[in-house]
Amino acid sequence: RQGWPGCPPGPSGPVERYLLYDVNPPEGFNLRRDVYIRIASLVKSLRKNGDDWVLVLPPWGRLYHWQSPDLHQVRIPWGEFFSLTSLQANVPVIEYEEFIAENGGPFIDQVVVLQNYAEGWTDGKWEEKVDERPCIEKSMYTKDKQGYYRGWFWGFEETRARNITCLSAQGHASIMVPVLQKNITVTSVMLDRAETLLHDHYAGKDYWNTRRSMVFAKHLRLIGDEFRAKYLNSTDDGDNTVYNEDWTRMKAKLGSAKGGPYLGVHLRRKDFIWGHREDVPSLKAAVKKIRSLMKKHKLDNVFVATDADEEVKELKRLLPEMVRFEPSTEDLELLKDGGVAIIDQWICAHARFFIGTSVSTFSFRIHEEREILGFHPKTTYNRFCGDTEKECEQPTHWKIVY
Ligand SMILES: Nc1nc2c(ncn2[C@@H]2O[C@H](COP(=O)(O)OP(=O)(O)OP(=O)(O)O)[C@@H](O)[C@H]2O)c(=O)[nH]1
Ligand SMILES: *[C@@H]1O[C@H](CO)[C@@H](O)[C@H](O)[C@H]1NC(C)=O
Ligand SMILES: *[C@@H]1O[C@H](CO)[C@@H](O)[C@H](O)[C@H]1NC(C)=O
Ligand SMILES: *[C@@H]1O[C@H](CO)[C@@H](O)[C@H](O)[C@H]1NC(C)=O
Repeated sequence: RQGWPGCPPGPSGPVERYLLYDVNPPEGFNLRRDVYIRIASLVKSLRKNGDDWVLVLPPWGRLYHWQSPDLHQVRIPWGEFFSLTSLQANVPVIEYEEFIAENGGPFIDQVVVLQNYAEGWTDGKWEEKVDERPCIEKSMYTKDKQGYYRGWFWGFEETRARNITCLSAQGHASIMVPVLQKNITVTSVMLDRAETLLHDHYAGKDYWNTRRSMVFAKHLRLIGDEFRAKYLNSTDDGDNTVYNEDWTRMKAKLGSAKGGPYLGVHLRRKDFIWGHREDVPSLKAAVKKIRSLMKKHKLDNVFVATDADEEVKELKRLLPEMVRFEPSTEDLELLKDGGVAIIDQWICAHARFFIGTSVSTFSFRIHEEREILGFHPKTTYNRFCGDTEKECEQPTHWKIVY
């Protein structure tokens, strides 16, 4: 893999090592996208220090929110959702199955389970540190008769680990660099509970490079574009949202994107309403807000992305003109819940005006997509307020660093 950025071939050639990772099972698709950014940053730091590290993409599956019945949603490669060539222009990545092939079998040399410190912050003082420690939680891995460790490896049941340790870690992703260089010298290392590590530099240049490289798979973008053209009278040429297939050349000026003649709405429900959160609106109040925004911005169409199920009927009754992306059973089989969610995000990202749900990572990822497309921040960083919420703080504008 010579010729990758940050990897000058040394006299004896670089060593090829593999970094794998996984995230706490309950975390959703959009938080996982955020963890990818942290780990990509770690791999870049490792490569700057000489060794030829490759990031192995953790297959998608078994996500709590992917509830479509009769769909087998495990072992899904990243290529179904993202453009691999785009990811690779940022940091070397391979799919898990490629790793198995290159590595000569489904073996991971070392699993490192990341955890916090059992004692918490000592003296209430926060400092960056990492130490080998006894495992705090009950191990999710069990030893088999041959002495290998078995566990959840993204649904690849034949995968085994040769060794497992727990590390208490507190700090940014790059605190793992010395550990992965000096303490652990095996070829393939998997960091489990990788969300334990923090961003090296949230919303900095490196963050945005990785975020910009996470281009949705082309077939999903095309379906979204066809839907926009057919139901929302929205085309890139008319809306000033022309996309460059090469993200490294995509640098739209803030405010240059006009967007399609519709209001984009992300209305997160399910667990957001079960907890009776005060920052989430009732359906009635949400529809009232939608109507007032349509009037204010002179938009006749509204596109709604939502995870609501029973409530959808009520929503349709209150807002009969709303447009949703509703795939047929056959399309759903092909796209899966993850693909449908991406198409919803893509359509919201192209609306003239967008309003999302308070602290939903699904909405946050739409903000970023709109930032990349060059929308004016006023049209993006908006959220619904709870019916009785006193101070309804609006989302933060994160500017791209190119
Ligand atoms: N198709 C579709 N799916 C949605 C929508 N909102 C939420 N979902 C689904 O619900 C999941 C939960 O949202 P995520 O943002 O990914 O999960 P999370 O990281 O727990 O984030 P939060 O939204 O902050 O809970 C998504 O991954 C989707 O599977 C939506 O508007 N459309
Ligand atoms: C790594 O090795 C150094 C030097 O031997 C040691 O001091 C340190 O505790 C080790 N760190 C971890 C996380 O194992
Ligand atoms: C397992 O990994 C730990 C930490 O890297 C190491 O100290 C130990 O020797 C390894 N055990 C085996 C059997 O390789
Ligand atoms: C679609 O948009 C164009 C301008 O971009 C406009 O001229 C046309 O009337 C619109 N068509 C419909 C059906 O709204």
